[in-house]
Formats: sequence, C-alpha cells, structure tokens
Amino acid sequence: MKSIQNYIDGKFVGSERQFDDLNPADGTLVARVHEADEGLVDAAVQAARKALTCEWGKLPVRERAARLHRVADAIESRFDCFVAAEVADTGKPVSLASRLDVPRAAANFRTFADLIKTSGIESFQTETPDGKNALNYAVRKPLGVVGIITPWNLPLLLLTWKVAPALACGNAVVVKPSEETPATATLLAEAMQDAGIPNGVYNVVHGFGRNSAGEFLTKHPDINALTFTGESQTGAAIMKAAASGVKPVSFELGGKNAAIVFADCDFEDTVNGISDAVFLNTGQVCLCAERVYVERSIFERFVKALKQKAENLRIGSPLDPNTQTGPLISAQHREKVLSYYRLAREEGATVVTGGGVPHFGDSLDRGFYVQPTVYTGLKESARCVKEEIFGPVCHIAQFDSQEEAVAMANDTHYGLAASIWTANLKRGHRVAQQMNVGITWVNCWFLRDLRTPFGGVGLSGIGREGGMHSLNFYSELNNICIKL
Ligand code: NAD
Ligand code: 6OH
Repeated sequence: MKSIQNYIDGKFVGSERQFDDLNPADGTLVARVHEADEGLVDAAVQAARKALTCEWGKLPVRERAARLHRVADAIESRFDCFVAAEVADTGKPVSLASRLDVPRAAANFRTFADLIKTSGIESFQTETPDGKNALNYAVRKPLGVVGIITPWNLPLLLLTWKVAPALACGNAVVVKPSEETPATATLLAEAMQDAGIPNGVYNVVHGFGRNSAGEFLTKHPDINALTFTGESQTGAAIMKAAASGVKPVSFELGGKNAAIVFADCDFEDTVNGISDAVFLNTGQVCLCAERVYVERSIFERFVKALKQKAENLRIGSPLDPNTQTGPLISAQHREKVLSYYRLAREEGATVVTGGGVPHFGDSLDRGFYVQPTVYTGLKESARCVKEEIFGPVCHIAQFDSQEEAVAMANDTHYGLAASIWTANLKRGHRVAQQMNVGITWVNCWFLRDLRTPFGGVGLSGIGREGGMHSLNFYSELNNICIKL
C-alpha cells in the first residue's frame, strides 16, 4: 500500500497515526497518510526557522529565482506523476488536471521567480524643515516562517499559489494540505529536492484541522504569518489562533458568486462560459457561479440551453480522457450537496435538470457522484440562493433592469467573484464596477493573469494575493529615511 509521509527538514518522516486517502471516483484506498502530531509540527516549524538563518536566507535574489524556475522544471519533468496523483486524490478528470492544475503549479513558480527579480520598491525625495532633503526608500525582507493551509478542490494549484511567492520573498514554509488530498504536496517535496531548495525551506505536515496538524500549525508561536484558502468558518477559527501573536493573515474563502447575463450577449459563448462557470471541477471551484441572473427576454431560451449543456456533460471515470465531470471529493461532501438538492425542492424550486445521483452500473457507483443540476423558481431569500453549496449546481433567476440585476447579485455576505455577459462593453464596465467583489470577469470566467489582485470581500476573504500583492503579503518592508 502506498504511504504518504510528512516532509520535514529535507526528510520524509512517518508517524504511527495514519489515516486513509480515498479515491472519490470509486471509494478505493489510494494511500495511508502519516498524520503529524504536535511534536512533528514543531519539528517542521523549527526546521523552517533554522533554514532562514542558513543558506536560503543568504542566497542572492537571482539565485533564489533560478531555483524556483528549477522547481517549475521539476514539476514539468514529473508532469504525469503530478497529474496521476491529483486525479487519484480529487477524482477530477485527467483532462482538467493536465490543462489546469499541473501547468498552473509550474506557472506559479515561474511567475513569482520572475517578479521578485524585476520588482522595485517606491522611494521618495523628501523636503525637510531646514530646507534640505531626505531620501526615503524601503527594503524588502522575508516575513520568516509562513504557515500555509490549503483545501482539496485545486490542491496543487492553490498550494503553489502561496508557496511560490512565499519562497520568492525568502521565507521558509510549513504547509498543511487538506486531509482529503495530501499526495501532491508530498510529491512537490521531491521537486524541491531536484531543484536544490535547501532542507527546511519547504516542509509538509499532514493531518486534519481541529486538534490535529492544522490547529497545531496555526497555534504555533514560532510561525510569523498564516495564509489560508478554504471555508469562511475555518478562516474565522484560524484568525482567532493568529490573534494571540498578532500575526498577519491572508484568507481566500468561500463564495456565492453571481453571473449576470444580458439579452445582447453572444448567446452561444455565454452558454458555454456559464456552463464552465457552474460545472468545472464538478462545481468545486470557489469562483463557480451558483447564482445566474438572466434578462427576461432570453430567460427561457437560456434555461433550455444550459439544461442541454448540463445533460450533455460526460460524467464518468476521471481516467477517461473524454470525461468532463468527475465525482465530488468525499461521501461527506456529497451528503452536503445532496442535502441542498433536497432543500431546493422543499424551498419550492423547479428542477430543470439533475437533482440526484447518476447510476453507472459499475464500480463508479461506489464513487461520490451527483448529477449536474439546474434550478429555477426560488426566492432570492431561499437558503439555496444564499449559502455556498460547492457542487455542480446553479439557480437561474430572471431580471428586467440592470439595477435589479446588480442589486440581486450584490445581496450576499460573500464577495469573491462575478461575471457579466454582454456585447455592450460600456455596460460591461459600468456593471463590473458596481460589483461588490474582488474579481469581476466580463464575457469570460476564471481567465487568470497571475499578476492581478486575487481575493474577496466580506465572508470571501481578507487581503489580496497575486503579483505585487503576494510579494507585499509575504514580505516586510523596512523604510529607511536618510537625511541628506
Ligand atoms: P476547509 O476550510 O474545510 O479546509 C481547508 C483546510 O483547512 C484543510 O487543510 C483543513 O484541514 C484545514 N482546517 C480545517 N479546520 C481547521 C482549523 N480549525 N485550524 C486549522 N486548519 C483547519 O475547506 P475545504 O472544505 O477543504 O475547501 C472548500 C472551501 O474552500 C469552500 O468554501 C471554498 O469556497 C473554499 N475555497 C476558497 C478559495 C478562494 O480562493 N477563495 C479557493 C478554494 C476553495
Ligand atoms: C478556488 O477554488 C480557486 C482559486 C483560484 C486561484 O487562487 C487562482 O489563483 O487562480
């Protein structure tokens, strides 16, 4: 049986306590995972502290950047291993892991390696009261040891989105991947070794949240900052842990994202775009649109077209290159999604399509699949319209005026992403600027430029990462004022 170990100070470390890593496509055992106890988490933090004062802390920036490019090379040279590990852990289609997750992991390292070499810092010539001058400039220093906690939906993509800028800024990290998807974090350790990243710079501890590696890491006094992607409630718990040491936090949390479709949109492109926005990764992307607002004159036509898209999605084995939709991550998450499918009916939804579990007649029936689902007819106050479901499901409502659409889209405690679909770009700009979110796409969705600010407002997070925003979070600036 395959086993997945912790990675501490350059060594793979086992532990007596182990837990199962299951394949969501058929419920089979992928590996036994070694859970880090408090002692191992402490060893990882201490290894990271030591690494800061050794070789890594002294490397010139260009050499640090070169090694991060080598991490990207190492990911690319192990491309098939990363894809296989991510597919087995998440159940996502092999086509998706190959085109999104693994290439993005390499791109994350390349982007921040290049950025740290080329980024400047502001300076000011300051007039002084005695009629002379002073020069102000800032220097960038690492934060220290960064604790990184990540979820299961895009495990390698989201982990490297934080590890890459943290290392580019000269920090050492301890990462705690989701208990559901531990494999690629440990595989990344091998890429780190190939790339000559010194021992202790990248450490992995496996385990759960409360009373396990996640909580031990967030409470550890020698962590200097915490960055987290996951549920809003978990963010609140981590914030409490960070409060006692007044540690900086960066949070990318949940969403209940809206898409607004105007009658003048390019109909076919929009149906394709919304289909992706609702169903990609079986709806398990924080950016997914679970609320779709469509202008009345095209409402019926749009609902029909999205129904057809949902029914034509090829659901099946993640290993089949033609599969478009895999299972949900776990039996527990499927129960959560199905509870919303039941609730939608109770709340008076019209089931346009789906709402249940598909049947395959083979081993996939033991997997955690649900049908892609579209609802209409719910009140805006319905729980299914208010709460994040995190499955392949959306509710479509109609609107008459732009103002009404904007008001409905913004009527949420979340505020991660929105998308606007219209041929009228003037309106696209106007509506986009009224969205109460961190990211708005016009005539596209999840189109990423890694230099742009990424994050959410309200329950969707704190802070922004991406480009300079990441460098600013993962470093401290020391402003130096020199009287001339
Ligand atoms: P989760 O919050 O349950 O778990 C995320 C991580 O936190 C896991 O590693 C888990 O072990 C750890 N954890 C849980 N409780 C903890 C605690 N008390 N202390 C320390 N660590 C703890 O999230 P999930 O179910 O893995 O992921 C799904 C959620 O993540 C959804 O809400 C989704 O919207 C959100 N998400 C947000 C973004 C974003 O960029 N905004 C991206 C991906 C996922
Ligand atoms: C959430 O599930 C997706 C987050 C995506 C990113 O953080 C990114 O950088 O693209």
